[in-house]
Amino acid sequence: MRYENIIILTGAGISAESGVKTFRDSGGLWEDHRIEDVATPEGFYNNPDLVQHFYNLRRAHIKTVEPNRAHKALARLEDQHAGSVTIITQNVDDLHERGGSTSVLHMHGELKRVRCTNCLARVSWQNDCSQQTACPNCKSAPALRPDIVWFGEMPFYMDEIAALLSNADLFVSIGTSGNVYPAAGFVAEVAAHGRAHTLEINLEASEGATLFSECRHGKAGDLVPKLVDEILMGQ
Ligand code: BV8
Repeated sequence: MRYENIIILTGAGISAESGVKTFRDSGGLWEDHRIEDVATPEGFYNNPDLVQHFYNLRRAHIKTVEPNRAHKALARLEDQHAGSVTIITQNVDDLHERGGSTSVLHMHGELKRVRCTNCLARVSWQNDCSQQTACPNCKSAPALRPDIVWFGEMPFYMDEIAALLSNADLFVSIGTSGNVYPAAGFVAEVAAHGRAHTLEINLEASEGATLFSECRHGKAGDLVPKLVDEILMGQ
């Protein structure tokens, strides 16, 4: 088998062909709102209704979109590859899971989950959430917030991710601009161990493109199924 431990980092670009807006491409989500207003704890403290509304819109939107060929190809890889395949995603949508992947770490949280700031319960959530919505566990309100990692907050699963990166022999980054840390630093972490082949698949060269052993630029929907075929044939 060519690759024992495959780590895939995904960003908003893998969901673009499903119709989910990315953050920094023209017309991206941030352009409707300043980052500081919707994706920071201060933003939530200053205007919780705006932030709850921003995430309610996105939670409703992802119900209207479907996983695309890139999501499904990664699920096929996990299913058919003899070694391990783990997806670390910056995305908060559920398209990897709906595409069939089961080993997915949402390092920036998930739209379909809320967290109680009073009792810390994390609850699966499909519909709108507001300051008036009581926590199903401790019944407090206002108490529920999106279970999303905002700027300045510690991403989830960092210890697990560090261990995965140190054992990777193939690291593939798909659909991310390489602007946001610590995710943007993962390729350097993998390269430092000197064992892995690192590959960037993105519409265009990301901020970190020069850090990768190999870059393939184009649409994820075209390039990811092709990569999966190559890996499965070469295993
Ligand atoms: C932290 C919330 C401490 C959920 C998000 C100065 C220097 C370095 C770092 C910092 C700094 N100042 C502050 C920081 C830290 C900060 C940061 O990185 N800021 C940036 C702006 C400089 N990071 C943090 O605060 C993080 N926390 O650092 O805590 C710490 C550190 C280490 C260890 C422990 C603690 C928290 C970051 C998380 C913030 N939350 N999202 C939500 O609302 O969604 S980030 C947000 O950006 C999304 O999660 C998104 O995933 C993420 C990254 O964006 P991308 O996914 O890359 O999307 P983007 O639009 O940028 O790019 C899409 C790409 O796809 C493009 O390149 C495009 O060309 C391509 N594409 C488009 N279509 C396609 C395609 N590719 C292929 N096919 C297509 N069809």
